[in-house]
Amino acid sequence: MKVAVVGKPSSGKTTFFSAATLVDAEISARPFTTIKPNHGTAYVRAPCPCKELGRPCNPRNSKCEDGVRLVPVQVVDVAGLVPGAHDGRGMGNQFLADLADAQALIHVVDASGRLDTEGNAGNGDPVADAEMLENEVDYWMLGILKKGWSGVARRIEMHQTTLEEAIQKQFSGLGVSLEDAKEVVRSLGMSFTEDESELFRLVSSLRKKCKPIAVAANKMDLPSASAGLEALNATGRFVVPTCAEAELALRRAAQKGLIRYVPGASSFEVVGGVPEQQGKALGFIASLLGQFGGTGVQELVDKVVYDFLGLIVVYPVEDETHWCDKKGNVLPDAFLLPNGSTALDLAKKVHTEVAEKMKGAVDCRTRRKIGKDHVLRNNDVVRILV
Ligand SMILES: Nc1nc2c(ncn2[C@@H]2O[C@H](COP(=O)(O)OP(=O)(O)O)[C@@H](O)[C@H]2O)c(=O)[nH]1
Ligand SMILES: [Mg+2]
Repeated sequence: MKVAVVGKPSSGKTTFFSAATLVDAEISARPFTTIKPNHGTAYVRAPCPCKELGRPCNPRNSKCEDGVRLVPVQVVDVAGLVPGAHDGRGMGNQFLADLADAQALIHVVDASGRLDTEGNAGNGDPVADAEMLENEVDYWMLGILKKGWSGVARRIEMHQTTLEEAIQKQFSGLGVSLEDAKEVVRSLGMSFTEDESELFRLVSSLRKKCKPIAVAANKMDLPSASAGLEALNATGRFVVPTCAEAELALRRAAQKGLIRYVPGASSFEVVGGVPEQQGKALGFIASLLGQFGGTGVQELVDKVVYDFLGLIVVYPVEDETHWCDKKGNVLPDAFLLPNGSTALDLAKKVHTEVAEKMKGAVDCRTRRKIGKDHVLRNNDVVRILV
């Protein structure tokens, strides 16, 4: 599972990335500080079944803190994007390629509207920023679609391929499935075309499926940001207000042992002696948390995974009584799967070999046998029978 943090220069992408992952990366008010993408791991939270079981767990691919399972999500922070990026402006196409294997984009928007489209001090429009980003991704996808597209007409005529298969093939690197292609072609009522505006409509619909965009209305600490947030909300986009800078300050202070803070919480507790300067900053952050109920960073990451992408958490085990693997590790793995996934989909995630040998599965809560096609629910603990 991977998400990419995108947006215009200086909107706060690297700050958001660092806050969400605690990876040290260079943050600065200069546009294009980030050139090579930064990679890190954020965590989404889920109630861990170890509490029900009444035994401590031994997570391997995830973590458990006080009965809260933290499931890893890869995050990539890419270079800033300016209008015309698909044509190579700014850091151009390279950065777009960094988005290819992300399942969703987090668009960090400067909600305060104090930066122009290039990320310099000036007048900005958060809604125009959201549109610009979508446009850039669409044009980038259009460029990919058009590569060798005229040859597809003949292959369709000769029944060597279908329109849907050809679309899926062009975008296989972006995670477009044949189902996605079929759905989009059906909903647009399309047949093969080389008409530019028709193709644009096509990629625009595909983008919503393969690169859905969640908006972080960032810099909520600045007074002018509330108007930006309101305008973004009015467009119906998926928006969460954030203050990345506050989240980063809190996580760093917690790391140093100055405060106790659980990411996503609406308050924190000062534990050590805090220097005066830092005390003032923390006081400001405390009032911000009071106003917004949190910094929004962890909330956004959780919402992107659970609400926006609709993923569920499932725990595969090899022993339905003790919920452990063969070595006795209790609830070793937690996997994120699309809503509607079956027991077979889980087996495929565990190992292709397990999926091939699979005979059925067991729902470890009810101890009942379930078939390969059984649709899993969030928080299920499942034994795959091989
Ligand atoms: N006021 C405020 N400033 C922020 C916030 N997040 C980031 N910044 C500042 O915005 C500037 C650009 O941040 P950076 O993360 O490097 O932006 P990037 O170019 O999008 O990666 C820096 O001066 C940050 O301190 C925020 O939530 N509030
Ligand atoms: Mg950056």
